Amino acid sequence: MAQVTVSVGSVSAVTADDGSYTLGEIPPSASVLLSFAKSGMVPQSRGTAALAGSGASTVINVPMLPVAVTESFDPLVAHDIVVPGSTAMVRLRANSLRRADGSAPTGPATARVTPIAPASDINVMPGNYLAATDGASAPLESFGALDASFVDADGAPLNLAAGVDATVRIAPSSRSDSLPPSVPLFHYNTSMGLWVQEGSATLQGTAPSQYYEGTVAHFTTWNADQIYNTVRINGCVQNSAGERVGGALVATEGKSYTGMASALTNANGEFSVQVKRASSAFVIANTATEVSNAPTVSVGGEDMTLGSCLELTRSAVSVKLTWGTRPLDLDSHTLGANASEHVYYVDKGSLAAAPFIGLDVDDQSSFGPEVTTFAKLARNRTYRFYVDNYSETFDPGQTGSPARIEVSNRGAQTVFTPPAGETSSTYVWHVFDLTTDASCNATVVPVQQFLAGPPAPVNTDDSAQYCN
Ligand SMILES: [Ca+2]
Repeated sequence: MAQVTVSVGSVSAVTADDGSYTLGEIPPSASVLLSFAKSGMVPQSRGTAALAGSGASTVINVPMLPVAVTESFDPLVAHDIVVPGSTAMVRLRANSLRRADGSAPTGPATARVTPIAPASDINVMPGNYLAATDGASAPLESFGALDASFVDADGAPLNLAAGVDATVRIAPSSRSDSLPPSVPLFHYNTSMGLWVQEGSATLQGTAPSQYYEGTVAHFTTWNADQIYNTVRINGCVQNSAGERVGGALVATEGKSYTGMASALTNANGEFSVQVKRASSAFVIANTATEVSNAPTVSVGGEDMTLGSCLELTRSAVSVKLTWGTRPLDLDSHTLGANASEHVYYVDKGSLAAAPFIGLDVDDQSSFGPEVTTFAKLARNRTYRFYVDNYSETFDPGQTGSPARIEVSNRGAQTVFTPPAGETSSTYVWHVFDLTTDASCNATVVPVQQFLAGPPAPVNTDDSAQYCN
């Protein structure tokens, strides 16, 4: 997304046409909080750990959500802002909004209300799934959230008058098998980058038209959340030469809950990262240019240690596929530099020999991820990458899932989401081709088509010449 203002304190940048940005000269500190803003979009926010030293860099990618409902209304009368196709709602009392200085709004007010559904894409939530606790922070899981903001006819921000409340309904969105009957409400503190507990919400209505309803005293992003009991996953990160890697970002992301946590590896390449007790989650390590395999782990009531190090590949290209609860099984497919090479769940390839492409896992139980790594590239070839809806279910299919592809081409990031045109007979999403020149420099060529069957290979022989 172009023209997004990204800021850290007084340092800011605007995203380019391809959505990329670079913030330089970030002062060293314990943590850095980035804010992302664009008219018509829900504000985003993300914290990152301190940059390891001068010259170090880190990659922070965030999705932005468009505002779902923009509605003009008379603030002097009671009013409901309803989100079509959702149970999300804001219910205002008459004459309940005030400007920041306490004065009454001028003319009609404008509401901007957006449901946030983290179960399908965990990254749409502002912040890092951390709640403020006594002087510290604790990881939390979400059951859905809602962003609401108001301005008057002059564009002045409005909020609830002192002592006046409003009702919010949050549409449930969770990876958990069950929704708790009551959950705490948290609001997002944009200066701390933490969620702050304030009140609670109760589950009402009948599935699939349920909602969490609660009372709030001000407007911001409201989240139906709970802090969970944690255990730790301990392990190590190494590169493909077997050397330990310090400063790598290791993250856990819930598959049986909607939350995530992260930690950096120490100088010995060791990490200890939180995960919800008695849960299923996956673990993945990243540096600015490398991504690891992403094993799924089931944890019980005790800390656990991974049996082998997460392995970063100093890859030319990596492709990460993630999706939602349904379909249960999407599959990554890569057509390699030789005409006979097809890397997928039956033949996961090799990083050490041709095709020099490896698929880490075949995830068959929602969300992914599946990571495809290109260790070496061949000269003057066309690789193809596509995603197959192996489940052949369309409730939803790939478009509604929503599936997502993150490509890193020697550190340059490209993100794909499904294009229009999916039907109940199009199982294959042909995402992109990767073309190489005589020096094995690669170009990501978007294709973005839904097909009834796999695309044909472009390469016609098995004599690929690889660069070192
Ligand atoms: Ca799969």
